[in-house]
Amino acid sequence: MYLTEQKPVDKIMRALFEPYKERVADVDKITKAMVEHQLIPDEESIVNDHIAFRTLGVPNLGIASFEKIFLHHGYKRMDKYQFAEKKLDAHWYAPPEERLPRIFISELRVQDLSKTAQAIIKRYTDQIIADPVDLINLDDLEQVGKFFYQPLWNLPLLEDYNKLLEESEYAAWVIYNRYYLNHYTISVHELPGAYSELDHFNKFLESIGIMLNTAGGKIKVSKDGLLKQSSSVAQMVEAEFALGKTANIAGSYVEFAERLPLPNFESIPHNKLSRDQRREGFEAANADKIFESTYTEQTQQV
Ligand code: OOG
Ligand code: NI
Repeated sequence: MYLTEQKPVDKIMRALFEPYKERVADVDKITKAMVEHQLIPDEESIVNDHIAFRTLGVPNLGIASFEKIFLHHGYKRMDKYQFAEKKLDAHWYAPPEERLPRIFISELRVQDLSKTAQAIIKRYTDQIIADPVDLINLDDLEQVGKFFYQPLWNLPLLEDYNKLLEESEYAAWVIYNRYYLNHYTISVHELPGAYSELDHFNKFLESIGIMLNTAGGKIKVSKDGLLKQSSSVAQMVEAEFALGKTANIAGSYVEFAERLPLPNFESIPHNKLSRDQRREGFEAANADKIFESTYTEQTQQV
C-alpha cells in the first residue's frame, strides 16, 4: 500500500499514513494479525478502499479549500451526501488510478450550530484570513505532506473542546484533530476465502481484541445490499490542550468495507473483478453511523 510506488499521490499517501499508524495502534495490530494468519503476505498487499478527512465549514476552510489538494493530483469530485441531524455535508472523490484509494471529505455546517458553539469555533478559525491551501505549492510534495499536520489555529482550550463535545462530537474532534487522517479502509472483498466476507472478518477482528463500532449494528449495509461497512472505535489519544492541560480524547480509527459485485458481474470469479464491476461510491445511511466511531458513546463502550 503505497510503500513502493513513487508517484506524487503515493508520496502524499505515505506522508498521511506514517503519523496515522503511530497514533492508531489498531492499524499495526490488524496488519500483523493478518500476516500471521496468512490473509496477506505483507502490509503492501492490503487494498485501501478509501481514506477520510473532516473539515469545518467556515470561510477559507471546509471542503472547498481542502479538496483542492486532491483535485490538483487528479481526483474527481463525485456524489454529495447530507447528514441533517449531524449537520454535515460530504463528497467522495474518485482516484485517477484504480490502485489508489477513494477519498471521503466531510464538512461541519458551522452556521447551523448554536451561537455558543459558533463563537467557540470562530475564536479559532477567525485567525485564518486566506485559504491555507492557496498558500502552499501543491506540486511540492514535502509541503503537501506537512500541511496535513500543520496547526492552522491555536491549540484549543480543554473547556472549549468539552463545550463543543456537548453539542457536536464532530466539532470537538476537528477542533483538536484538524486534518489528521480520520481513517483508512481495508478492502475486505480482496481477502482470501471466508475472510472476504465482512461478517467473518469482523469475527477475526474481535478475536484479536479490536472493538467494533456498534452504532446501527456492527455491519452497516446499503439499501441495495452491495456495500457493507464496519469500523473500529476510535483510538483514545493523550491530547495536550492550551495552558498545559491534558485529556484522553478520541483520535482516529480503521474501517472495513466489502463491495459486492454488481448484478451483471456476479458470475465473474471474485479475484478477476475490476473496481467498476463492484458497488461504487458510498451510502449516506452507512456513513451516518460510521461517523460515530469517534463519538463518546462508542469510545467508552465496555
Ligand atoms: C467519515 C464517516 C463516513 C464512510 O465510509 O461512509 C465514512 C468520518 O468519520 O469522518 O467513512
Ligand atoms: Ni469511511
